[in-house]
Amino acid sequence: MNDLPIDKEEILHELDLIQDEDLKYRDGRILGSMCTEAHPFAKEVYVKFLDSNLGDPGLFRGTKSVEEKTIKIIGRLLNLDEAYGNIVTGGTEANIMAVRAARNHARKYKGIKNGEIILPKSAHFSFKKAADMMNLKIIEADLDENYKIDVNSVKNKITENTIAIVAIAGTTELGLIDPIEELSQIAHENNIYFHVDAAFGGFSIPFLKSIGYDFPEFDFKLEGVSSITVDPHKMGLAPIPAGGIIFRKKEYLEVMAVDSPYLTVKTQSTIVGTRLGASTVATYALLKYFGKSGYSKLADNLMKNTQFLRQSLEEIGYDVIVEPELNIVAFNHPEKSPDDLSEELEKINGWKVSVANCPKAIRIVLMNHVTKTHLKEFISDLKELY
Ligand code: 0PR
Repeated sequence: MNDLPIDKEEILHELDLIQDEDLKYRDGRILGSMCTEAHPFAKEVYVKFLDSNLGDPGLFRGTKSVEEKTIKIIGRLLNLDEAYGNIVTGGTEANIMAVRAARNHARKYKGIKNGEIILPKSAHFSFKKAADMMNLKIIEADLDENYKIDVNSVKNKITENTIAIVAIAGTTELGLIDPIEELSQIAHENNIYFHVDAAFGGFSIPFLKSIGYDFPEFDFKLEGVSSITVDPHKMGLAPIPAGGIIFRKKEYLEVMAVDSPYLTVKTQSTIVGTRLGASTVATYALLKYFGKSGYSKLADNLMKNTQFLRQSLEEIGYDVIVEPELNIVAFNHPEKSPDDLSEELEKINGWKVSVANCPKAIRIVLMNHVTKTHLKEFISDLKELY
């Protein structure tokens, strides 16, 4: 550490150089990320609320009321009139909270000590963290030939120790939606907690549905669904960190509550103590700013870009792995391995794609920063590499 203060200008100059090393979303080279540049209005709001701490809500009553309103708005979007939950740091924390709620609920009401959690092979790795922290056993359900969770496999894996079933609305690798309706019914009949991870899909499926896209039911309309993860910092254009966890019942928050005697509230259910209010308020501001019609337009545009990429890839001879359901396209070169192609793409023009594992394929996430112009350049480079 320096002994004497350094001039602001000098520090800022150093930071500019450091920032130059980071990729920029607006350059359109980041093709495998579920995050994107936050909306400028959200950034403005974020700075305004940078000091507000949701960990001590009695001090920041205004900000706490915004968190409650935001949860209610997102809850209604997911067909739940009275929603409970929090805006947290991201999908990982949201999923950890859901698993913790399920584990504590099963321990309290069913006396389950060595819990098991059934989830598809396609589930995000955040569930592995949750299981590790809570000493739970992960039971992996098989995928069917379309890379979705196999309902019969789930049925067969239920035991007296099952504390939760998890399904995905927008899988990380392929953006697919599991058969949530059937699973909800199974969970309901067996009185098992059912969590839907819609970290990726939650901010677009409801909007796309409202403008006529055909999607199966995935939300609280289904009586078996206990909680949903939905992340504003993915398709919602909110600044990171902004994940969301919505619970059907207050008791799921209550079974996680620990005493916080010297704070302005006497219990706390979140994992994080001191919590940023800024991204929550920015999320609220964006929900108002865009409204349903604004978010629908955004989501529709992403789906149009998705179809454009899919068609162009097929035209130039690449194999598209599955028909995209959301804004992710996975494809392969007929001969080159995805790892080799990914390397060549980076060399030829700095493209940063990601490689999916199941199945092995190049995976493109069509976020807001990826424009039609970028896609045309990308296709032209792929043509050259064919
Ligand atoms: N659930 C699903 C279905 C997800 O896809 C993700 C993240 C999570 C939960 C966890 O969310 P957080 O990362 O907010 O905790 N999926 C992306 C992934 O792991 C996240 C990501 C975002 C990765 C931007 C890279 C990147 O540049 O692939």
